[in-house]
Amino acid sequence: KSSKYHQVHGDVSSHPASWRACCDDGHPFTDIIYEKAIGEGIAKITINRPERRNAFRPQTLNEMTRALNDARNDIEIGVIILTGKGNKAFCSGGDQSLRGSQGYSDHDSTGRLNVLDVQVQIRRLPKPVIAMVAGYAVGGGHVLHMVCDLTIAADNAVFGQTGPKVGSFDAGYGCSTMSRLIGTKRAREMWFLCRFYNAKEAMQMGLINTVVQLDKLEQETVKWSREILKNSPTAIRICKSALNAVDDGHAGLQELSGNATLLFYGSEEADEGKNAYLQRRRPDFSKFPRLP
Ligand code: S0N
Repeated sequence: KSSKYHQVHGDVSSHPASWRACCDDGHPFTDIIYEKAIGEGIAKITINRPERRNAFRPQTLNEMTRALNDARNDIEIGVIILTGKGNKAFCSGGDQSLRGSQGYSDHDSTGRLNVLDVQVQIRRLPKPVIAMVAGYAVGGGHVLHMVCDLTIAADNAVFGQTGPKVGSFDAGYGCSTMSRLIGTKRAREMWFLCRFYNAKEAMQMGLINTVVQLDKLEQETVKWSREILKNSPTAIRICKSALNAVDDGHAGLQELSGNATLLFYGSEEADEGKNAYLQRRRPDFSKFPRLP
């Protein structure tokens, strides 16, 4: 007979998710594929520049921002998977052919470093974002997987920073998050030597959550997503912001305390304040306990 815990929580199904392309708002995506799994609560953003090992350009990042906003605002979505098209790369960072003296430019001549906005967006998104990594996650692509909440890697995954070899660096989350993940000595090693590490090594370093066979990568990532989706969305939302709060300073505290406000608005006590204002009377908070 199975235990009560098992009866209540059970196993999650491992059937493949059924994806539907969505939400281009009349402006078709060119650099990403944006899909949702029907009835599942999972969104998937796939960087779609395999001929460049999924290097991002400003357009790629603008499209990612649109998709991440959509997933954030869709109350049916509870988990977002970020991945790269094909098996050769998750993402190889900024498109070096478009780098100029003021950042990256594609459709116009204005330079941009808008990957930084996407990093912040992932950190502040109140739903888990899972990096699903096959092949290379290097340079700015490595930073992208690090700012995701979880990383599930295929056995062909390769991780590393290349900046100091190619004349760039990410001194923001690229350094601070890495240092948190793998410790300051290892982080210095990764940035100073620019070595590449295989999935097993990355696992030992604490850079990623698990390694699976390449042909099981999506199945495993969907399984983790389903497991998360069985749990309390509010608890997960608050844990995510709490786990980021110290590192994100005032912005982290603001995010965390926004959750306190959100919960407070659902209380009778908060309603009393609002109703008294609307009814032009003094609020009566006397019945609310001053808990120890
Ligand atoms: C990924 C690597 C190791 C794959 O090697 P492989 O499999 O041998 O393939 P290749 O033959 O090298 O590549 C296939 C084709 O793809 C092109 N390509 C690959 N990566 C890029 C790229 N990043 N930009 C442009 N093109 C790329 C190749 O040129 C090749 O094309 P063809 O066939 O036409 O010759 C290997 O490809 C590799 O090492 N790639 C470069 C990795 C790299 O150095 N990335 C840039 C690192 N820097 C950043 O990402 C900085 C960005 C950033 O995050 C940031 C952070 C903070 C503040 C600002 C910024 C910022 O935006 O700058």
